Amino acid sequence: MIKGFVFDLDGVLTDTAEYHYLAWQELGEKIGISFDREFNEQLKGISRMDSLERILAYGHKSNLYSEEKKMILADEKNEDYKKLITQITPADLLPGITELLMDLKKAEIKLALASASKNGPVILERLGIADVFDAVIDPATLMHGKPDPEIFIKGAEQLGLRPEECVGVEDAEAGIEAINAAGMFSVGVGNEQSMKAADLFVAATTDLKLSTILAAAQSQQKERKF
Ligand code: B16
Ligand code: MG
Repeated sequence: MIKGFVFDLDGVLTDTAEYHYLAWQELGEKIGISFDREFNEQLKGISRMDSLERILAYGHKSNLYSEEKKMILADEKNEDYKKLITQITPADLLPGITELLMDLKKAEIKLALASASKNGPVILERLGIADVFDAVIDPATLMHGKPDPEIFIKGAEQLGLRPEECVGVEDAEAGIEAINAAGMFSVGVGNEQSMKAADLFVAATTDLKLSTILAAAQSQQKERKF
């Protein structure tokens, strides 16, 4: 029986990827590395420091900066990003998400946020949905980022549930891998190619219907012996 949903934030509840892109681009200009939206796809779901490492590697500048300087660069990007996300309002919830959250509340299903973003709580506030979440995992407390299952396992734990009682929702390949490794039913939204490992795939957030997800999760549970 499904009693909890553990959500990714960026790309599932709202689309902050463009803001991350703009802020990284601004940093890129300062250090002489330019990249396009296609490269930015690789940064989705990846932590701030890992994103910086990927950008430096892309620009063949990995060895130019000390760890201390890298922290400063990542902080600069985050300061720009924080300015950009002050523009977020409830209108930035992706289509269908308000209905899904309302249906989950009505069904008394518990909700946790499993975002790699340290800005997650601020974004939930700005979207006007902070109150509907029973738990928000602090990514600063994690030993490993996605695709490690840690963040989803903690999500279930903080809801007082077992992973098998939860559904995880993601838009990034590393995220689906993390959900599957946690032993949860995985729902992937967005790019079909990246969501190949998802237990259930939907093309758009408007297709995230509670009844469809529960039916799919329950039929899978019948097949498995937990
Ligand atoms: P921050 P998610 C991720 O959010 C983003 O997809 C990724 O691009 C970003 O680098 C990461 O959060 C860290 O964000 O710099 O705000 O701590 O998809 O896991 O919700
Ligand atoms: Mg995401």
